[in-house]
Amino acid sequence: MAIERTLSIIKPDATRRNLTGKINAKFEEAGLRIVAQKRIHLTKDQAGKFYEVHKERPFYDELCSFMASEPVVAQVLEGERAIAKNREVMGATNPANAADGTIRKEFALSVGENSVHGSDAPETAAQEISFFFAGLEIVG
Ligand code: DAT
Ligand code: MG
Repeated sequence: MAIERTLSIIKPDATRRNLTGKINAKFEEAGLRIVAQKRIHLTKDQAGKFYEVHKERPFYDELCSFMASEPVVAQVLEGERAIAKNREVMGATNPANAADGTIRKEFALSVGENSVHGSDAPETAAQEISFFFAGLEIVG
């Protein structure tokens, strides 16, 4: 059984509505442990770097402005199959397609303002965790 770590971000639409605790409860109920967490206000340049993979997409500018609009909560989640499990708990990118009980179904406002980010593969998880956290800040 593989214990993994994944990078999660509680996005500005959710921090603004004071939903951090409710979202963290969803992670913990699914068996994901929050082994690092910090509140940070990204600059638009930092958001752009984080989402560089999407730079050719039509929504890139809007996405970067949104992610820099208000503080976010960056976290490392740890557990068995944490990367896939977090994606399950998050639900589909577009909340209209998200399954009942998922974070995006319950809390997301739109496909853009969709409350959470989660890494999608082991390589991106490692890269995204190191974007936000130094090794000493992650306490498993
Ligand atoms: P996910 O966040 O589920 O991994 P993604 O990697 O395809 O989805 O896209 C990253 C973010 O970009 C997504 O959470 C919200 C935004 N986004 C994606 N598709 C969009 C669209 N069609 N219109 C506006 N924003 C979009
Ligand atoms: Mg993605």
